[in-house]
Amino acid sequence: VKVAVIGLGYVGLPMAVEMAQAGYDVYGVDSDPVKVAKLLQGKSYIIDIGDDALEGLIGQQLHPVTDIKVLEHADIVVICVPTPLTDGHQPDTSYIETAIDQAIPHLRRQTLLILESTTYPGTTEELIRPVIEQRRGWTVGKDFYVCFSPERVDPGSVHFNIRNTPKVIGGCTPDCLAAGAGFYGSFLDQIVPVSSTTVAEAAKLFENTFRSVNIGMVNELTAACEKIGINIWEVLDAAATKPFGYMPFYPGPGIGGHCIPVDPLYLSWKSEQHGFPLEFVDLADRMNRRMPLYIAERIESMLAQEGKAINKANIILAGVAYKKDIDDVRESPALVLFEHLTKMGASVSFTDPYVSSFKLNGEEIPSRTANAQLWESADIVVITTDHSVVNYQQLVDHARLVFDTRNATAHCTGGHVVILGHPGDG
Ligand code: SAJ
Repeated sequence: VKVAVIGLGYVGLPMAVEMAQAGYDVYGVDSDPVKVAKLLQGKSYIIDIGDDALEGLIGQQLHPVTDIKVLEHADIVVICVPTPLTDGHQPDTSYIETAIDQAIPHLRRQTLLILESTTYPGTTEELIRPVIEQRRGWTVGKDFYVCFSPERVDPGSVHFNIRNTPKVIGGCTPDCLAAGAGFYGSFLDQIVPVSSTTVAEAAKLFENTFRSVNIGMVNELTAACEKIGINIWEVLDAAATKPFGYMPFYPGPGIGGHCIPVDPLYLSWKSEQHGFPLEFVDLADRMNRRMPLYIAERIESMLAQEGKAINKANIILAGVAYKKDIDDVRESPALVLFEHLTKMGASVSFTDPYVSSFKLNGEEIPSRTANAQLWESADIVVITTDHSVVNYQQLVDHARLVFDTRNATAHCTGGHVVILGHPGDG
């Protein structure tokens, strides 16, 4: 059986490797020739896939190509393209639409097409099924099969992988679902069939909206605890001892990544289209997006207490990746904070063991080397990402002032440290 995976990013490449390792003959299709060239050289560009995983696969079971015409040989087509937000925070389904548009002329009868990209409920029924039926004159469920099955890749996870993470799947018709469940069931541990593609789309969005809303709630509670004069981290650790009906979330400088800040807006956009605004979800999103500005206000007042004006201050951000121990800066709140502090007139630089540089308004900002001299050179060091490899005691010992937004210095001694959510000058 030949499978074509369209989109070889942090979802598509691991999925293509998994299918190839399961014995399928896989075409990996990506529009980026650089990605395809790297894979042909046996080089991975995804944190979860080492070059060793590609060894013995490339050119055998896994064929990286840029040419979408390989779909003429495929029995199954899996679409794993991005679903970002537009600048106006609206769903951007252009990658899905382009992939479908390019794929349709090359699809064979009786092929199974599965969309994995996270998207608003109704996308498969509205943007995929009718377009294929109209352009090819086929009836889905008879001449052709269509499913939606969300990805649940957790970048950098040590416990969960593609095989042992339950896989939700919905089909346009029962025969579509049977085909899709049979395919995934041949190499994944647990399949979770649902009654429609729309339910499967909504389930995925709900999972991540659940996270965004709870993070927003904890972020709001943080400022309250500072005012009340209690330590939110202690409160949360005590709450986390509840063995049932509770799941821990923690404050931070905001939320980053390609899922949690994005998915809730796909859900609220669709609900609004049906005349039902999701106020709760939108409020949590606003709360999370406001965090970097709240952090900047705290930095300004902390510097003022040292008699330092923000537009004369030298600020170093320790960590810019969107979460710890990975190299991804997409949607990272640290970048929002970096830009905002710069606009306030501060001279800002950063150090991150996983990020060598990032682009801000077209300018490449390089990471600086973390050492005692660097910490001593700043008026304030802000811990924005709590990477495990950083020597926080050295940071605390040498920095004049530290604002820790991740509770990374909770076990350090001495120094002049303010932790987000600790009582004090809230
Ligand atoms: N964050 C907080 N407080 C928290 C948890 C997260 O501020 O209590 C922040 C993180 O720092 C990060 C953002 O939110 O900036 C997102 O964090 P995340 O832990 O949700 O990590 P992601 O974005 O890698 O989320 C992925 C998701 N996986 C998929 O969408 C397939 C999510 O569903 C997983 O639950 C999550 O990984 C995970 O469990 O780590």
